[in-house]
Amino acid sequence: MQKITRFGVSIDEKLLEHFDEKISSEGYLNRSEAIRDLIRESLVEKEWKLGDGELIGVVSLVFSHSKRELTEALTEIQHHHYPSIISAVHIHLDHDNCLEVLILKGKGKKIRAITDELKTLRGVKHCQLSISTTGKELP
Ligand code: NI
Repeated sequence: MQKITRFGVSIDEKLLEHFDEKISSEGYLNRSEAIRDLIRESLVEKEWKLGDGELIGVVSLVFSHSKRELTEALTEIQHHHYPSIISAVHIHLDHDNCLEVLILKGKGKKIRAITDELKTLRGVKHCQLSISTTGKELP
């Protein structure tokens, strides 16, 4: 079991009020949980900025499947980078639109390069990289 430490924080009353409203609207039951999540988030961001280790990225792409060249290009890019792409899900959103979610594992530079390749394809309506971690660096 990990040791738990308590620490005090001095904070402007108004700022804390806003924080409490925000975290309660998000469903947090107490400040400790919310602060722990904020700390983890900032550590993952640091991992991405400075780290040279293995990271996780989740890329979501929205596009129209009627553009055949785009569908082919997307498949080609995924095959080309297959060691970095650990999972892919394709969802037909409606008659025309598709959502593809790719989970990438590798160095941050590589994950960003693949994301850039995907998002600059003609016909991609939305492409977003969400950064995550393998969890090894976090307690
Ligand atoms: Ni589809």
